[in-house]
Amino acid sequence: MSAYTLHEDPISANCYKIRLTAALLGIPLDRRAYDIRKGETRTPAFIRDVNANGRIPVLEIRDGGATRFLPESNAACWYLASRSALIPQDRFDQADCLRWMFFEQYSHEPNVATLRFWLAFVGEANLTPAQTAQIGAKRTGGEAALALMDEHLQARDWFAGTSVSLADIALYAYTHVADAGGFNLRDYPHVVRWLARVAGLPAYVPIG
Ligand SMILES: N[C@@H](CCC(=O)N[C@@H](CS)C(=O)NCC(=O)O)C(=O)O
Repeated sequence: MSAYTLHEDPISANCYKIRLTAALLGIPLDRRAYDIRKGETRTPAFIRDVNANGRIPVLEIRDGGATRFLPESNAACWYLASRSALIPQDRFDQADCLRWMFFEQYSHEPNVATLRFWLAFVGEANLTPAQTAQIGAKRTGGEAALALMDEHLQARDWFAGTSVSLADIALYAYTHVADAGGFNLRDYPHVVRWLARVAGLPAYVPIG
């Protein structure tokens, strides 16, 4: 058994962020799968023992005699990567890395990830009327996020600092599968080249 268990649904790219971070750093992870479409993260036992917020991913950390649970994908990546080169040393670059991770959670993931989940895993015919009504706004929001990323990458290879960081991992997770949500990545050529750079990293693992 490793020091970590990732509580995850393998379809979730929020969970994949943590697997990718661990792989790039050579950190072994055990994995425990849940099916979010069956409500397996909403059971009383999960809410009591793993995450009161009823969501995956959660990183279970065994440290000495203590076992602790860390929800939120970007927090779990930060924990694994602390003191590694995936977090920039320079003070501004470190804050800039966090800036892109917050951008990912507020402006990117709620649009790009949600459309992927609705269209590729739930199915448009099975959406509630309220979800169907949000498709247009989520598409507009996702396209704005991708356009901003594309513009940022025009003159640079990585999002923060001068080498790959957690900002790239956080943004890569749902961007590289955005086509499943109906986004056309060919409209964002700098993003496409950056995706290839991430996929070419030594120890890269695919989402599976
Ligand atoms: N901000 C959270 C988002 C967590 C989240 O929304 N998880 C989804 C899967 S990606 C989930 O567990 N959905 C099941 C549910 O809400 O019942 C993170 O980055 O970890």
